Order: sequence, then C-alpha cells, then structure tokens
Amino acid sequence: MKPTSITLPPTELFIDGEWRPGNGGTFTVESPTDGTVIAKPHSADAGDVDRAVAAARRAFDLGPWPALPGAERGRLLHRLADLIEENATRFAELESLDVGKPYRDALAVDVDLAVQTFRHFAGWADKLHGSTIPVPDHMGRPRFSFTERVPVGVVGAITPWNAPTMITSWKLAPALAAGCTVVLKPAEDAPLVSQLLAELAAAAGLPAGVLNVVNGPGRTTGAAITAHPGIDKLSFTGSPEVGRAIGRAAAERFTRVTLELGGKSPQIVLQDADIEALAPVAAVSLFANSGQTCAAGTRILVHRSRVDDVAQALAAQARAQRLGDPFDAQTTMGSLINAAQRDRVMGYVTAGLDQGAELITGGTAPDRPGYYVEPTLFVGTNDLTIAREEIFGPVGTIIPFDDTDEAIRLANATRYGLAAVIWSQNIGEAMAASRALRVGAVWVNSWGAPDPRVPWGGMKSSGVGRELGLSGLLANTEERLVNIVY
Ligand code: TXE
Repeated sequence: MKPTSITLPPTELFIDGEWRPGNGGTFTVESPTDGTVIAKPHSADAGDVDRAVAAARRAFDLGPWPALPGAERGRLLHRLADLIEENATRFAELESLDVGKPYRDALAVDVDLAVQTFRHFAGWADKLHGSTIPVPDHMGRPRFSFTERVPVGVVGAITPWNAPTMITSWKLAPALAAGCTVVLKPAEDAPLVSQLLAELAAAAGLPAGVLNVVNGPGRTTGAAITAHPGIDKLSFTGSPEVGRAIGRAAAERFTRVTLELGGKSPQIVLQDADIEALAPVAAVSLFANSGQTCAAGTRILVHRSRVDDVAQALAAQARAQRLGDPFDAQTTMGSLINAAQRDRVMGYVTAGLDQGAELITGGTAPDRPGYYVEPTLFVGTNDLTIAREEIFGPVGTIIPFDDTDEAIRLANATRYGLAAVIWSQNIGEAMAASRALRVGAVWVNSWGAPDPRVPWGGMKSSGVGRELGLSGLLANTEERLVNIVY
C-alpha cells in the first residue's frame, strides 16, 4: 500500500546551491495511478535558465570543480552515492509515486543502478588519462606530444520520465566525474527524484553551481536550455522528434550532443531456442515499467515452427501479470505515465486490430482509476504500424520468419537501432546474427537494464553517441593535444 506519508522534496528551482522560486509559474504533477495531485513544482522561465547557466558557468570557469584533484571529485561523488543509498526507499517511493511503476522494481533496479552509476564514475574521476605520442619534429628538434582529457564544460541535461532516478544518474555521474558542471531539466511528468538528488548533492558537499535543477515544460524551459549559448554540451533522452530539434539547435553553435531516442528492438527466436527459459525474460523486456523502456523487445521475431509455442508461453506470462497499486508487493505492472500515453497506446492497439493483426491476449484498458493497459500480444507482420513505431506501452508483436537471413532482414528493417535480443542455444549462429544487426547493444539469451560499466546508445534514429561505460565518460570530455619542442 501507498505509504501514509511520503516526504516530498522542495518544489523550487535549485540554482547556485540555493532553492529559489521560479518565474515561470508552477505546474501540476499527478499520480498516474489515481489522478491525485502530488506536487506543484516551480517552472523556470528563460531568465531562470539564464541564471542557472551562469551559475554553472561560474562553477566551471572560475569555480573549484574542474580544478579539483580528480580524487577529491571522486570522494564527493562517492559521498553522494552513499547518500542516495541511505535514502534509497525515499527515492523508490518518489519514483513509484511519480511514474506509477512498482515500488519494488524502483528500489531493486532504478535506485540500485543509480547508486552503482555514481560509484562507478566516482572511481573514474582520478583516472582520466591522455596518451604520449611519438612524433618527429620537421626540423629535427626533440619533440614531445601528449594529450589530455579536459571536461567539455557546462552540460545541459534533459531527461525523460520513464526511469528518472536511473537516467538522471546516467547523465550526472559521468559529467560530474569528468569535471563538468550541469544544468538539469527533468521531465514534467516525473520531476520529484531530481529535486531530492539536488538536495543530496548539496548535503554531499558539491560546490554551489556544480548541479542546477530547473523544472518546467520542454517547449519553454527545455528550449531555453537547448538554445543557450553558455552550454557546451546537450545530453538528451526522449523522443526522436524532440531529439531532432535538439540536434539541430546543437548544430547551430557546434554544441556537443548526445541523444538517446528509444527503439523498436527485435527479439529473434531461432528454431533451437529454449522457450521455457526465454519466456519469463522476454516478458520482463515487454512488460517491465508497463513497456515504457527504451530497449523493450517489442518485435518478437520467431521461427515459423515455434510461433505457437512462443505465443502460448508469452501469453501465459502476460496473463500472470498483476496490474495494480505500485506500492502493493503483489503488483508486477503499474500504470502508464499519464492519460495521453494510455490513449496513445490504446490507439496503437486499435491500429493493430484495424490492420489485421491477430490479438493473442490483452488489448484493453481496465476500467479502474489510473492509466492502466493490460499486457497485450499480437501476431502480425513487420510492416504494421504496431511493428514500426515505438509504442512505449505493454504491447508486443510476434512476427514469424522462415530462415535466419529473413530474421536479420526483418530485425534491421526499422528506423531504430538501439538493442536486440537473440534467443538460441547455438552460440555460433547467435554470434553471426549479432554481427549482422545494426544496433547499439545485443543480448544473447538475456535482457536487462543497462549497466554503468558498459556503453549504452543506439544506431540510426535511436540516437547519437554513447552514455555509460568509458565511452560515456569520454563523451563529457574534449581531447587536448600539447606539443613541446625543446
Ligand atoms: O517525450 P519528449 P514524451 C518516446 C516514447 C514516448 C514518446 C513521447 O515513444 O511515448 O517519446 O514521450 C523535454 N526542447 N520516449 O512526449 O517530449 C521534455 O520536457 C527541449 C522514449 O514525454 O521527447 C522532457 O524533459 N526539451 C524515451 C524530455 O524532453 C524538450 C523516453 C522528453 O520529452 C522539448 C521518453 C523541446 N522543444 C520518451 N520538448 C527513451 N529514449 O527511452 C520536450 N522536451
């Protein structure tokens, strides 16, 4: 059950180490499970964004952050990780309340991975090395050339609502470890955990201006960040449409940019796949967070001889899901984020039916308060709207194929390229398929949330650049070459 009292973080903007009222009015955050008003955070107008960028600029250009020894930045980030861990249940409560995802998932996955992400990148803060490069001098003098990794500067981070604790940590931890300062704009639908993060960053001892949090709508607050000349890098996770606008704005001033834009990821079930083993994992990939995950394996490409077995096994998994109160320990699926998303998902279900897909299970929005959709499975073809567009809801389509070449062709026949899963007991075949896929991440006989130690990002319309891992750290740096001739 929902805890009787959840302590909400401050609702103001966090600029230059202080909570300040926003000049853009307030907006309402509703619980997606019952429509009640949770909070009314302040919105930042362009002037507030300007002040936040100026604070981040000062903390970068004059302040101690990039000049601190890496080990000291690492110590402060470890302290922040410890504080997040100490406040884990508070983060999970806020995430569950805001997003409607099961509390136990928020605690075990999102918050845990956020702690791991801060710890991982805290460890990198004193390990940003360059290289020495032997280069002959054209006049025959002794020459010494080396490179340094320097922080890219002020990072403007714009985050989505589906996994706010985790995705915010993906943006903040590598940027802060590299010595960057940050202006963060959380998604309007799920701003609460970022407010708590700001509170804890101050408690951990991060200097004023190093992290600034400005809430507000994307089209005003987000756009003001995107257009601000004081920002050196934009880091965005969200829809391809907004990603394109951000990429365009970045190109205007050659601002560095990282975009993570979701996917339509295939799960390829080869003829020899162990269906009993794959069913529960494939179900997590489809239904975790009510399907609102960027790597959801929503196109289940199945060898024609196994279609009935897979359909039965996944339908059983779908029927075993318990929709309900995210704070109820029995609940496996919470709500969608808001009414618009529920309607959007139901629109796709209708399109699937209209275009002749066979509905195996689900397909309804239960008649109860909140924005729920039943776990839904279709059998169809790769050209249907439900197989082409990212639905961001608990809807999967089983698509038959006749041989592995056709499976690869179908898997790649999408504008997205974030992730793919291959289910097979033949490692040679799985590896060959893996190499043929135009995606940023492949799982063989598995699926799971990204880990901070490995890179994350997509090919094609799934995005530009990588977050996490060493690539994610280096994406917050520039490489500087120094030549000494003596
Ligand atoms: O995303 P938006 P929405 C996909 C998913 C989902 C769809 C729409 O398919 O159904 O996108 O979700 C900010 N300038 N993903 O509408 O609008 C906005 O305030 C600057 C996949 O919520 O892209 C929020 O903070 N910023 C995805 C963030 O962008 C702007 C996760 C994302 O919002 C802006 C989320 C603007 N003009 C959605 N307009 C993934 N990669 O997993 C909006 N924003």
